[in-house]
Amino acid sequence: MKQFDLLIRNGTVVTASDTVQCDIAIAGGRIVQLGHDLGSAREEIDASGKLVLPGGVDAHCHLDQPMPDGLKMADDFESGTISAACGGTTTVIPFAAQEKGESLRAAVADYHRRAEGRAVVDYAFHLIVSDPTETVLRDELPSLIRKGYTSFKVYMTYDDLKLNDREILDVLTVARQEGALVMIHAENSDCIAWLTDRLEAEQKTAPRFHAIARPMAIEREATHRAITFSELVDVPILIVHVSGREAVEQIRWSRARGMKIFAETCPQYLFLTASDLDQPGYHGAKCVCSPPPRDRANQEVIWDGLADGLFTIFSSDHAPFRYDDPQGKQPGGQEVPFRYIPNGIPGLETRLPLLFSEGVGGGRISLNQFVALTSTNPAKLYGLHPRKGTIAIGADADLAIWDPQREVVIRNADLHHAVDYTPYEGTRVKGWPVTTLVRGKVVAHEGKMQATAGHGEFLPCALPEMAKPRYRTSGGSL
Ligand code: DUC
Ligand code: ZN
Ligand code: ZN
Repeated sequence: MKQFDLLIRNGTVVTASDTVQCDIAIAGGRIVQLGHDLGSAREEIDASGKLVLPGGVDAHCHLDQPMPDGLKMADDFESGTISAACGGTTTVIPFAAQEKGESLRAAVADYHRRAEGRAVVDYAFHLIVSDPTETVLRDELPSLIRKGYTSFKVYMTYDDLKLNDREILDVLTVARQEGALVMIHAENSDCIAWLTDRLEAEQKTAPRFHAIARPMAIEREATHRAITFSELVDVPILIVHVSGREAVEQIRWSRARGMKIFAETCPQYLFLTASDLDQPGYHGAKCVCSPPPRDRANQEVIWDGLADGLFTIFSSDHAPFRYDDPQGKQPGGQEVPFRYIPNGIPGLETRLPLLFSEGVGGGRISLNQFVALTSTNPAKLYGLHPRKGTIAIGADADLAIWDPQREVVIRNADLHHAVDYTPYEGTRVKGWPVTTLVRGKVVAHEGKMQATAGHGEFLPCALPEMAKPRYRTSGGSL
């Protein structure tokens, strides 16, 4: 009788700390042995010449998130997670978003309905808190945290989502009491509104003005304010989607003061610039996201932050809106002024190959840093490690087998999301995940799905060790 369900032989196994030549034995969906001459299995994969990495954990993506004003996200849990799997990602963490006036519990229940039976990779939920009422702060949030929703995002901009400073302080206080982690979208709402009004008054409404309405100073100011809140409450925070030098400098300053400020960046801040919003006609709308991409010099600042440990995680911020669609980038079928263009770009499937090619292949980060940024650290930060994010005995057999020599020209026609474009069309990359396994099952191979919708399971998150306060002050209960 065969000992194992699956053996992956002859691969180079890479974790956040080590690179070793060994075989991996899998049984019951978990890694049960690492070594040589491990015995026999019902199935085998020969990974000669390949890299075996922990599957990616994409800790910031938006799937089937309810939208206002007739807009609709292109990807649901099925198409989004198929795309993730084909790009080497085995866990996604999208957002259960509270609408103002709605209960947070209702948002979570609704989001489970959207995910169940559809996902092909495993998933957890962050919450978006847009209405921190007494009930939310005292009852819903603490009880949801205890049930495994241990991270939530707050917005400093967008009328339908933003919290004022006092509300953010209240949410941070609950996070501190419960041991949860708050992710902050840091842009100054009033400054954006003021600049947008002035640009519109001058008929400057084309997509490229989106970037001009959101200069780095307004990200810097909000980042600094968020850091101040973190200090007042004595609770770690994560600044999401950091775009360039100004916010990076604030985060470096806070770290030098000994604060636990985590930071995330995304492919758009390495591979796009504001000039991508300045394409002929209305095509720049394809690259409208917030904060906007900056310039080449800022891309280098982001690369430096990835290399020297400023950034803890690298996520896609996949926010999928079709270009040629009245529910997408052309609301109501119109080419609209930039303020009405839905924010976000697709990136679940291209996140890992882009960073691998230019980061590892380009000598900017090591292979082990690549694993840390894209898998191990997000798993740790959101309470999924060591089940997810590593290759170790007892961990889920979530693996991506990479061909480091495979050259691919990114074409939307070859991607699996439901969006009708990729901002990276025509980009040449070297290195591609050819086989992806979730809990020991091959879910994608050579760009073909091998699993059925519903293979993906919900993951309750533990309280993240990394989000523990430094206990420098009494933290909000002065
Ligand atoms: N923030 C996000 O995190 N995603 C898409 C748009 C935005 O503003
Ligand atoms: Zn955001
Ligand atoms: Zn996002």
